[in-house]
Amino acid sequence: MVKAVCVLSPGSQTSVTGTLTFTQENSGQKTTVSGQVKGLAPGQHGFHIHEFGDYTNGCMSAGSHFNPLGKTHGGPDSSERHAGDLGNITAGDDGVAYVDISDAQIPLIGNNSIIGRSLVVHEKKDDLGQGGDEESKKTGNAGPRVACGVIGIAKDVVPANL
Ligand SMILES: [Cu+2]
Ligand SMILES: [Zn+2]
Repeated sequence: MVKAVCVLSPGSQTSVTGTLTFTQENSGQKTTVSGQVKGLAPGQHGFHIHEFGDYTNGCMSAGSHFNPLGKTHGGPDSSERHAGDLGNITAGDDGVAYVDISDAQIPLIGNNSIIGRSLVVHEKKDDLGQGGDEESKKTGNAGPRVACGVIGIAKDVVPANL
């Protein structure tokens, strides 16, 4: 089993934080992502793996959506999607989103591992490539980056409710 962790830092002019843990049992199996994101506006927010684990210039340095297969933007269940397209998370009235995702395109083991890349949370809802404009096929029109963090190798898994 491989475990990774991402501690989210706020983007510019936000106070969004969070901790997500990633687990993959074996090569070829799905990776689970679980944890919480706090300080969000209630509602849906785009949630993606981005290509660079770089915070030099804040969340902007994380680059584009992780896309090792050269696809266009979609949602987690789309046949055409970036590997990093994990769709949306939903915050309640308290601003907390509880994350529990299982996905086959974000391995921790082997080729195209996401370790060393970034997780980014967006201000707006991801339209999953269905927005009908050009930007929808690139970013899902999810807007500014309200939090981001580098996905690193975990010493231990942080309980999801911490
Ligand atoms: Cu993103
Ligand atoms: Zn994408």
